[in-house]
Amino acid sequence: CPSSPKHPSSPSEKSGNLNVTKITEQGKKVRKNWTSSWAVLHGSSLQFAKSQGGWFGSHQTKPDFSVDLRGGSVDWASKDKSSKKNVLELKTRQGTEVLIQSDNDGTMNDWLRILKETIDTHVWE
Ligand code: I3S
Repeated sequence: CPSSPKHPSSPSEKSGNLNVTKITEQGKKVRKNWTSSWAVLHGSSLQFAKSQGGWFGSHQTKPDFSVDLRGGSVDWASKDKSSKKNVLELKTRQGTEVLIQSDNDGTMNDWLRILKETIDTHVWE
């Protein structure tokens, strides 16, 4: 997925295993359902695919769902959102809220940084 010529210095893309749950969909609260997902950042789109076995490098499965980061926000989730550690809360412009989590502190610090960069770089036009 080459970076867009419009954004020659756009941050490098990222992928990795994360625990994911939606908490709100288009403004409506939905039941939490933590699942282990393979997350891939493609431009301003963060895509989640179920990560049960298999090698995702060569045989990319269809994403379960994706969120458009343009116009969204990301930050550490407040303690009342989850009892887990290192939880990031991602809010989209469409009113979907997603929690992503990993027990690895460095992993989540990296995701926070790159998601913030992505949101700052890909402005809503
Ligand atoms: O925000 P909640 O409702 O405390 O979230 C927990 C529940 O979704 C729970 O599922 P059930 O209510 O279906 O048993 C999950 O197992 C927990 O993981 C959720 O809490 P955490 O704090 O892990 O996000």
